[in-house]
Amino acid sequence: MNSIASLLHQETGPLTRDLLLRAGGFGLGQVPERLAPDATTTMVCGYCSTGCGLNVHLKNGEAVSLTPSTDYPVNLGMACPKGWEALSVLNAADRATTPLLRNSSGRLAPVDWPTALSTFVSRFRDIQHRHGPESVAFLSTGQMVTEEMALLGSLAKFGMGMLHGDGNTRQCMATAAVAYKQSFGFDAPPYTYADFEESDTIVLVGSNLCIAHPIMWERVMRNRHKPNIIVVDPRRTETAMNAGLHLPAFPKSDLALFYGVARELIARCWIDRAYLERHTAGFDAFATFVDAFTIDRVCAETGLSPAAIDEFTRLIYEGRRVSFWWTMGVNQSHQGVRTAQALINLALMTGNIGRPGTGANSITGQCNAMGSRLFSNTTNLLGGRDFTDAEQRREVATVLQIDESRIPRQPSWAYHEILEGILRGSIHGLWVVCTNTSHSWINQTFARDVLGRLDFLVVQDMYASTETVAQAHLLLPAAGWGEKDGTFINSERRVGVVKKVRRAPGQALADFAIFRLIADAWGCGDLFKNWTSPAAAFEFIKQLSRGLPCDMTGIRDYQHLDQSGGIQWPYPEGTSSAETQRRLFEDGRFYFDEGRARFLFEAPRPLPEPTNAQYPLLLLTGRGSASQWHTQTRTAKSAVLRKLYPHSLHVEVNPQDANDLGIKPHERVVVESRRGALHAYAFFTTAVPVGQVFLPMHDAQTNLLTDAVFDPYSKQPAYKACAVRVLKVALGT
Ligand SMILES: Nc1nc2c(c(=O)[nH]1)N[C@H]1C(S)=C(S)[C@@H](COP(=O)(O)OP(=O)(O)OC[C@H]3O[C@@H](n4cnc5c(=O)[nH]c(N)nc54)[C@H](O)[C@@H]3O)O[C@H]1N2
Ligand SMILES: Nc1nc2c(c(=O)[nH]1)N[C@H]1C(S)=C(S)[C@@H](COP(=O)(O)OP(=O)(O)OC[C@H]3O[C@@H](n4cnc5c(=O)[nH]c(N)nc54)[C@H](O)[C@@H]3O)O[C@H]1N2
Ligand code: SF4
Ligand SMILES: [Mo]
Repeated sequence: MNSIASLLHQETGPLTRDLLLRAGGFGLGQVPERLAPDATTTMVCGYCSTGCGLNVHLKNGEAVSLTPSTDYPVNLGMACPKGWEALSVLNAADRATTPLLRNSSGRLAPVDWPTALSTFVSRFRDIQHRHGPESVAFLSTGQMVTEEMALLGSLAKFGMGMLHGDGNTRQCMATAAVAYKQSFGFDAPPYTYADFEESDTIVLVGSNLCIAHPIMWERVMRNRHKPNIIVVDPRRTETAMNAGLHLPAFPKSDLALFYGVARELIARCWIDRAYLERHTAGFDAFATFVDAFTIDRVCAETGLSPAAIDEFTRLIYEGRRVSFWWTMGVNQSHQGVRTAQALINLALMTGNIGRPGTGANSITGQCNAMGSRLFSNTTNLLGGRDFTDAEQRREVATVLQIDESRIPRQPSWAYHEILEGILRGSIHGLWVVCTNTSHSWINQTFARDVLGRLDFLVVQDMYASTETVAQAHLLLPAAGWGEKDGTFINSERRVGVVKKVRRAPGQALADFAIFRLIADAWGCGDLFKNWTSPAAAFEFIKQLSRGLPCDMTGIRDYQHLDQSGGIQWPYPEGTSSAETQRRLFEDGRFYFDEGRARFLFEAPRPLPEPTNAQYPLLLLTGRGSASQWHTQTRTAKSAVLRKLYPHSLHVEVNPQDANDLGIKPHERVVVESRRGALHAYAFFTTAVPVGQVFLPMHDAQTNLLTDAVFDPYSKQPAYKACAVRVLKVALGT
C-alpha cells in the first residue's frame, strides 16, 4: 500500500507535500487504516440536524454505497432522499479541486497551495496592518465538524487577532439559543427524540417536519399513543395536512396567540401551580401581563376563530404529555426570541418539561448547528462561555495553554453588523467558510454589493461554482462530508461521528488541514501544535466543556461514540449510563444560580413591512422539498434528487388572489418587493391563505425580495414575512 508520503508526492509535488505533511495530510490519501478496505462503517449524515446514522459500505478502501443503519438510535433504519444520495453529490464536476486566485484579468485561475497560502497571509496581514486587526472578519457555519469549528474560531480570534466572526447559525438558530439562555440560563434544548413517540399532544409551530426533518416526522408516526397533532403555520403544509388541528395564524401573530392561550389556561385554572412555585420565577408578572390578551383581541390579530383557540387550549390542558416544538416559523422573525419564550412559558406553566413526551423544544436545522452554537467561538466564547467574563477567559486559556491576553474581551459583531462594518469601511477582509452568503443572506442586492466592496474575500468551499465563490478573490478547495473525520451534535444534543470514507478530489483538503496550514503560514502554528488531528481537537473540546451543562468529559473517544450510537450531552466523567435517550431538567433545576426557569415576555410589535395597496401580498419563504438543501450546491448534483423537485421557480399563490390578478395556472409572473423582482411560474394552491404567497429559499433569486429586519435580541434575520406584489409579465419581456 502507498504510504501517505508517496501518495502526497504523486498528487501534489514536493513543496505542497511538505506543507501537507505538516498539516497531517488530511483529505488526501486513502481512508484511514483503522477501516478495513472492504469494511462497512457507521457515520452520521451531513445534511440536517436529525443526525441519522448511515452505514457506508467500502470497496478497496473507497465508499461505494450506503444504507440507513437499523440500530442507530436516531433513525432506526430510515433515511430521507438526501441521506440516501449523500455520496453521489461528492463526484460533481464543479467540485473545487485546486485553489483559485483572481488574476489581473479578473478571472479565477488555478494556483498551487503555497501560492494560495502566502496570498491569504499577505493580503489579510496587509489589511490588518493598514486598518487594524479587527478589519478582517470571518463567517463560519453549522455544517463543519465541531473540531473544525473550534479550530477556525480559535485560529481567527486567538491566532490571527480577529475580533469579529459569526456564522450561518445566525440565520437559523440564534433566536432559539438566546431564548434558552435567557429562560433556562444556558442554550440547552431539553428533549430526546423518543419524546416524539412518548407525547400524547404534539404542538408544531412554524415547523414543516415532513419536508425539513422527515425522519423526525417518521418518529412521530411511530407514536403509539395516537397523539393529538397541532400545527401552527400560516400555510397548510404537508405537516399541517397530517395534523388533527391546523391553526393558520396570520404570520408573526404567534406571540399574541400564545399569550391568549396562556391567559385562558390561567383563567380556567388549568395550570400546574406546584411546578410554578418550585421551579420558576416571574410567573405572577406574566399572568398580569397576559390578562390583556382577550379572546377577541387574539382572534382579531391571528385571524383564528374563538372555537379554534378554545380547542387548542383544551388540548394542551387535557394532554398528560404535551410537547411544544418550533423551527424557522418562530426563529426567523422580528420578535422570534419572545415568541420562542412564549412557547417555553406554556410548557413551564403546564408542567410540561423534564418528563417523557414533554418539553419546549427547538428543532435545529444544520447537521452541526448545536456544535456551532457552543464551539464556533463566534457568538459565545468556546463552550457557551462569555467573552466579557475574565474568569471564563482564564478557563479557556488554561485548557488551550495560550496566553489569556490573546482572547478578545468583547463579543463579536453579529452577521449583519459585519456586513454593515464592510459598508462603513471598518472591515476590509472577509473569510467565508462553508456558507453561501451571496445566496442565503437576506436582501441579496445589498449583500452582494457589500461583498463586492471588500479588498479581499476568501471563500473556502467544496464547490467552485457557488454564488459567493463568484465574488471571491481566493477560493480554498475543501473536502466535504465523507472525506474527513470529526463529530457533529444533533438536535437532541447527541454527539455523533463522521468519517473519512473516500478521497477528496484533486488538491481539496479537509477544512481542519486548511486551518492548520494557515496557522503555520500566519506564523501562529505553535499555538495549535497540539491540535494534530480532529481526534486531538476533540480532547480540547471535551476539556472546554468540563463543568458546564454541555459537559462531555465522559466520552472517551470516537470509538466510544461509535459503540454507543452517539452520546447525548451532558455526559460528565464517571457517567456509566448506557441509556440511549436522555432529556434535561428531570429534577426541575435550571441553570441559573437559583435553579429556576424565568418567565420572559413583551408586548407584540407590528409587522415591520405590512402589506398596502401597492404591495398587497405577504411573502413567506422556506424549504421547498425534502430533496433540496439550502442553496443547492450539493443536492442539485444528484440526478435522483433532481427528479424529485420542480426545476423552475414556482411561487405558490392562492387561486382567489390569482383570479383577482387575472393569472392562469403555471403562467410566468413577476414577484416584486421594494428591493427587487424575480420571475416565477404561478402554482395555484389553497395551501397558502388568501393574501399570502410562498417561495422556496433554494433559488438564489428569492432573497432579492426579502427585507433585512432582525430580532432585537438574537439579531436573526426575519426571512418569513415581507410585502410583495405579483404582476403579469408584460408582453415582450
Ligand atoms: N429538505 C430540507 N430539509 C432541511 C433544510 C433544507 O434546506 N432542505 N434545511 C435545514 C435547516 S438549516 C433548517 S433551519 C430547517 C428549517 O425547517 P423548518 O423551519 O421546518 O422549515 P421552513 O420551511 O424554513 O419553515 C417552516 C414553516 O414556517 C412557516 N412560517 C412562516 N412564518 C410563520 C409564522 O409567522 N408563524 C408560524 N407559526 N409559522 C410560520 C412556513 O410557512 C413554513 O412552513 O430545515 C432543515 N432541514
Ligand atoms: N429566504 C430565505 N433565506 C434563508 C432561509 C429561509 O428560510 N428563507 N433559511 C436560512 C437558514 S435557516 C440557513 S441555515 C441558511 C443556509 O445558508 P447557507 O449556509 O449559505 O447554505 P448552504 O447551501 O448550506 O451553504 C453551505 C456552503 O458550504 C459548502 N460546504 C458544504 N460542506 C462543506 C465543508 O465540509 N467544508 C466547506 N468549506 N464547505 C462546505 C457548500 O458547498 C455551500 O456552498 O439559509 C438561510 N437563508
Ligand atoms: S433526515 Fe436529515 S439526517 Fe436524516 S437522512 Fe435526511 S438529511 Fe440526513
Ligand atoms: Mo437553518
